[in-house]
Amino acid sequence: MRTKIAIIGSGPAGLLLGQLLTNAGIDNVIVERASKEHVLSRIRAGVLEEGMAGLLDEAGAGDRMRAEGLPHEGIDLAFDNRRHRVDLFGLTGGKRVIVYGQTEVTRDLMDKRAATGGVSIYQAANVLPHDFNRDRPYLTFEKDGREMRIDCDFIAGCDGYHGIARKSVPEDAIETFERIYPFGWLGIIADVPPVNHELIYANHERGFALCSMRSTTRSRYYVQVEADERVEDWPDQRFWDELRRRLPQGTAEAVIAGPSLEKSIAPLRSFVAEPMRFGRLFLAGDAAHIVPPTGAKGLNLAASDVRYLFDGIREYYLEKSTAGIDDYSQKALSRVWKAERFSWWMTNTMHRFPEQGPFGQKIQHAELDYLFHSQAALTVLAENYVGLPY
Ligand code: RFL
Ligand code: PHB
Repeated sequence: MRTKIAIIGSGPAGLLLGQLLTNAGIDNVIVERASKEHVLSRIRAGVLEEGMAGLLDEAGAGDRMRAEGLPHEGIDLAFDNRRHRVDLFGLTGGKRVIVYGQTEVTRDLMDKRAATGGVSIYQAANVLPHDFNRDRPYLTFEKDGREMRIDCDFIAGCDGYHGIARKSVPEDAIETFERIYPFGWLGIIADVPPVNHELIYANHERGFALCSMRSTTRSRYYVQVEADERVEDWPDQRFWDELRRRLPQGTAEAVIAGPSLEKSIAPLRSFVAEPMRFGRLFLAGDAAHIVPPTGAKGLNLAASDVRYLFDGIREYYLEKSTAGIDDYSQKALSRVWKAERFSWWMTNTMHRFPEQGPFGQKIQHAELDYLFHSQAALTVLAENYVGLPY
């Protein structure tokens, strides 16, 4: 097989890049390790920045998001048994975020790809990128027991944190930066109305909690747990009790509990790999960087990478210029590091750290108190939360 762009990974980054390329008439093939159903069964992010929503529109896959997604103009931070609202809309001159699940984004992009004849190969084993430091790169993999090869001009590694693309780069060509947090998030989904019409991020002495949603009838809740905690030890009732304990009293009383449809624990990590281009191989999304979910930035960063990468590739084919792909890594990383900083700050400000001690807790409290007495500090939070410009 021959194509222009071989994309590894059918997550949001790979699907979005593939659709933008297809719409621009640039040939591409997606090769994915898992089955389509498996990819669609993963419950992950839920908050889209306007930039990401615009990209979905541009891909021609934004209709359902516009119809069913919930535009949010603020978030609450809870501490001291009270909720404090951050007026995102007012503080940013009219910006919003849209609450719409990553699962739905993925489904819409897969449907669009099928409707426009894009080629995706699922359940591909042992995918390997080759010769990306030469002129003729290619991918090999196994499908239904047969050896396959795709020759291409470029390879896009959109295969997530555990993918093969980043691991294929020689160690001396890549530098990585990492911080592992000493806790995880236990999350559940339940078909009960959310406790509030906007998200609530709660700082509590028992640990962080987050009240989010997928729709007006489906709630998504998280509580901070120890890094080595096991899901089996968290029956639903224990989860609901713990969540309520960490919320201000009136809010806790309003939480409607119900059976969980999904329950899982995610570790928290900050990670960046530099650079994001190695000859004819590009990394995009989680393949290149991870943020702790507190700032709701993971999915949105995958989208901004794709924005820069797509523009660069389009310039290469349509304007015969390498300027865009030459700039890709530096441009993407500059935005990535700002989102890393914000996600790290939100995580530090809202969680309990074992090593924090009484001094650390006083500082954290002063930070939150300062925030709600300073328009400048609130503006910093708001403009980062809604997403920095591309
Ligand atoms: P994805 O979504 O991980 O997609 C990568 C795809 O590549 C495939 N793949 C391979 N294919 C072929 N060969 C290989 N060797 C391959 N290795 C992997 C995988 O099967 C997969 O289909 O990366 P992408 O597209 O960059 O998208 C990024 C987002 O998914 C991610 O940033 C967010 O979901 C992060 N994240 C969250 N972000 C939030 O903002 N809020 C959240 O609540 C939130 N929860 C989460 C998360 C990430 C999690 N992970 C990665 C474990 C919860 C979890 C559990
Ligand atoms: C979610 O709804 O899954 C969600 C929302 C906001 C976050 C993280 C996760 O910061």
